[in-house]
Amino acid sequence: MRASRGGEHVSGAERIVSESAVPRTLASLAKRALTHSKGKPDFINLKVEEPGEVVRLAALPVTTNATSSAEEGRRLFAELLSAAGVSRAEEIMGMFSGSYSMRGAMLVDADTLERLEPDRARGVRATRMDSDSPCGDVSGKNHFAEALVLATKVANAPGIVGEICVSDDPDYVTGYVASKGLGYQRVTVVKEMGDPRGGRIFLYRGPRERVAETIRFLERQTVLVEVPQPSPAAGRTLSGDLSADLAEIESAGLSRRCRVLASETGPTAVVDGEELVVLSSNDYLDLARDERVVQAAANAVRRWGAGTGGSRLTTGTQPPHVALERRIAEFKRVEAAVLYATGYMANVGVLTALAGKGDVVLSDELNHASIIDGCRLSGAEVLVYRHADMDDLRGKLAECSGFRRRIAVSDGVFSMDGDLLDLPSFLEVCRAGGAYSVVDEAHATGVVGATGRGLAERFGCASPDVVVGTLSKALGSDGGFACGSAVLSEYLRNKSRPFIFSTAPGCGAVAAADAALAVLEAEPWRVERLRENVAFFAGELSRRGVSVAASESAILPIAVGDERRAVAASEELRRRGFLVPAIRYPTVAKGAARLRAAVMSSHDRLCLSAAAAAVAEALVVGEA
Ligand code: WAQ
Ligand code: MG
Repeated sequence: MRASRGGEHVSGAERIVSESAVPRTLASLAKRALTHSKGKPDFINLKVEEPGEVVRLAALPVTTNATSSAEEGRRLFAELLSAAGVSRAEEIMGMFSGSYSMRGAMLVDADTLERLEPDRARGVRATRMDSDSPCGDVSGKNHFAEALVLATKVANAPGIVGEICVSDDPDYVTGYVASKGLGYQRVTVVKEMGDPRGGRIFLYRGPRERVAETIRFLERQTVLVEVPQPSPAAGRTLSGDLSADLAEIESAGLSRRCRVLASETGPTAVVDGEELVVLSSNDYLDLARDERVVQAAANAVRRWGAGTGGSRLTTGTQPPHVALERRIAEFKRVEAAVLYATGYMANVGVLTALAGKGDVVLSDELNHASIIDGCRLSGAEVLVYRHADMDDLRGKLAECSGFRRRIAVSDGVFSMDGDLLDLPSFLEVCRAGGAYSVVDEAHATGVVGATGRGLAERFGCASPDVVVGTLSKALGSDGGFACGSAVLSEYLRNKSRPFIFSTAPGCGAVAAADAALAVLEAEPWRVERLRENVAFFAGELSRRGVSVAASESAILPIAVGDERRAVAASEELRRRGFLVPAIRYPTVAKGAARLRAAVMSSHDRLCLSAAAAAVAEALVVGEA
């Protein structure tokens, strides 16, 4: 398969498969071309050919070398080349940029550094090769698997003594050096994230008159590479296997760990024996430790037991569950609500129940992972529209004919950017386009609207068809919900698998959420206080030269960009006594790392002011 747009190469791939797998493989390859990150092609060429004589080769053994910067990666490239017996490694690395614009690889004499390929603009293309066990779905690119096949063929070509490769995909920073002696040496970081420059050099040693034979092997000889199937029996352990993946995560600055907070949740916390100001809790109204909430939970556990012993449809519905569902519906000013074990489950539960094969879901590109997972699990066609772009949503809806049901889903408050959905426009576009509306108010409940009821209150408009929410953020408890019409709730109780197959939340959490809603209704000043704190903190940040967008939610993202810089700034803040997490890929796009500050109604002004000063200084430290 080769795909291009305006004559420019977009994507290419080839497979060697049995005759019966041809139709499926063609479909997969077409999908790969149509969904490439470089954009939609206007021309796709699918060609089917007999393979001719097939040579079988054992895959090169693989070694993974973790590096933490492009510079370190390039240095390792040169060292590996030297180890392969190539003496002018540094000069060869210097030639690398010459291969960036080529479709194929440079063929270079390893000793004289002369270029040997007849067409220098195109280079030499290794083709007619595949793994002997290609995975069924080839619609996406597996960089490593495809590169290992290519490298194995190249290393076995007559006269080839080594190869170096850097991907031209801007979001793929791993490259390799390969030779028969070295095997396949992966180097985890060889270029900066976002850099679209990549290429390949094949190194040749031998007489000129044999070059043609090498090129013939690379371009014409069909090769099947036998990739050993990883099996625990072959001396591998799961831990060993996972450690290699973890090393890559670590070297990309993306490793994560749980921090233990040795104190009750609140605007401050004790971490490793030190008291820190917490600017990362979703307990926006400080209700998780509110005496009335805690007391309600304790009483309910005594009265009804710690757990429910079954799903809602078996033993898991007790009076507190019924009472809370009624209160949520009243609070959201809709007919009925359904409880879920978590907010994540609520999104997955709603989307998988409402959408299926034959339906289409339109989803904002910045929607929360639980919405994305719900879309994927639903089996419906999913169309992602540009963030908050109602024209894009309208346009995509207009293209959606022939589906049974159309559903548009959006976060109400976007969790990593803190911005609000323009609900009236969203509802209007849905109405005009014949789509049902689903809005997740996880970060809006208790925060947005004069009394914290959410977006419909804030905009003075109707509610979406389905409102999803959580009890675990501003309501300080645990669990999630979906609400809307009485019919919707009855439908979810019958069709929503996370509802049906999860054990019902315990009465402690349920009663706590109920009590929190009562506090919220009795004390709307908490919402007002939160709003003032957010505005104050944003003002303090801007006063110190840190640019933040005005936020109607409790979330203030502070843009950094580079993953490691964001982590460094977060660590510096930690040293200064503030807990402000760095948010990185895959939560946000690669290269869009940020600090994410979440404000609470109970943060005091002095604290927020000091935090703003610390953020300004930590950003400077992170830069160094
Ligand atoms: N033959 C020769 N050169 C090629 C070929 C080919 N079939 N395909 C690509 N190239 C050249 C071309 O100049 C590209 O710009 C460059 O190589 C990079 O190609 O273990 O994705 O397909 O995880 O972007 C390495 C995997 C991934 C590392 C390499 O290369 C790992 C990759 P890309
Ligand atoms: Mg590429």
